[in-house]
Amino acid sequence: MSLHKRHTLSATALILATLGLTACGNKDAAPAASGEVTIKIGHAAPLTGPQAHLGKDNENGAVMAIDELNSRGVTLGGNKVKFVLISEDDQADPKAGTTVAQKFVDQKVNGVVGHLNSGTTIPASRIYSDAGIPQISGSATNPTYTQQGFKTTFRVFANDVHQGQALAQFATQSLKAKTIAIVDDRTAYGQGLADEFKKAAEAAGARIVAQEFTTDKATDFKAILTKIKASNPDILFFSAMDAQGGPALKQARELGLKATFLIGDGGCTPEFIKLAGNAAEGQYCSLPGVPLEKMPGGTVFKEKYKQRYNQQIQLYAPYVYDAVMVMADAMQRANSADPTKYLPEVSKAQYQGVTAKIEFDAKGDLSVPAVSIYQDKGGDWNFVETLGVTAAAPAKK
Ligand code: ABU
Repeated sequence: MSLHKRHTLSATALILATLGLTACGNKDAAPAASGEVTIKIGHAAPLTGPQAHLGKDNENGAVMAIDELNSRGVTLGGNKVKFVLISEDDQADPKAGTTVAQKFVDQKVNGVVGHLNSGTTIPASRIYSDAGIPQISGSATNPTYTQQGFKTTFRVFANDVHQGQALAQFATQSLKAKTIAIVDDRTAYGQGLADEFKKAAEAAGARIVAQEFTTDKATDFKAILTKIKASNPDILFFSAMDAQGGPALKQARELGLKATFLIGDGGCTPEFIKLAGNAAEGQYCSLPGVPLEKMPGGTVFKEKYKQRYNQQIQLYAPYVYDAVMVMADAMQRANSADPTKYLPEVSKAQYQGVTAKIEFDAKGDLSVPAVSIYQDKGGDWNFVETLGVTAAAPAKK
């Protein structure tokens, strides 16, 4: 073996060692002839079906972050790295979500942003945990995700304990509701948020006068809405995504149900207003975080998104952008894309993101979560108030 060849081999071994990768591990992470190393970020969301607009919105946020990182020219261990997004359609289906997760593990991704839905994020998180792959969700709000004792799970906004409490506080104090009807779609998100909302609303003295169930595939809600109309509630809390919430509100008004309509973050979208039409006027939704205009980088992000995609942000794009950036920031502080090396740095994040300053508590939830309420006025969601900020828990070890 020539000296030159020996040098080349040992340099390669050094780069692999620096990145924490072995020749039989992430082969794509080996430096190309240019000396550039590929860092694979997995992204999973529904990219087909009724939630495709939300999945695409998440993907857009991730793509913006990846492109920005690559244009900055990040180096790890002295080597230029190229971030590559591997985006997969999990169809918002728990089983498809685990298939995608296993695929990411087999592809030896360096980290995962997602999934979009709590129903896919939770079962997938066990697979990532077993493989030691850091996972940051920018949209899954069910508290269980970060309560399983996994070191690899993080999310960059409030969970549904916070959101349920904030919605109940708004319903009982601001709207002075005494009687409430609840519908949920029996998904991890819809059911989980309905449970938290119900608990908090009852504790605040409201009476739940009707509770009905639907699915995340349903399009006709008239049977359950007719039953709810008979109980004449002050508020109808509809715990589902926009694809169900919008049509449900429209059908409620067609049936003469007058209750104020309240929906969580899954319905806090331009798509909801489009689907509900005039019926959306004056109704309310909640969304973890503060309004885009009050976020540290919200206005700039909104403009960049509009310029690039020629459309409004649906919901989670800025959070998914931050999720990618938090992951890349941790890699840079660890000087490594090896999950075992950069995972502890994710826990220690103090990242000034577009959406907020991101620091995690012991479970991987945001240390200082907030939830905001919006009202539809003239076809747009208008900010009403921010509620439910809770104290930080100790940082994850
Ligand atoms: N947070 C609302 C939509 C995503 C989820 O299933 O949690």
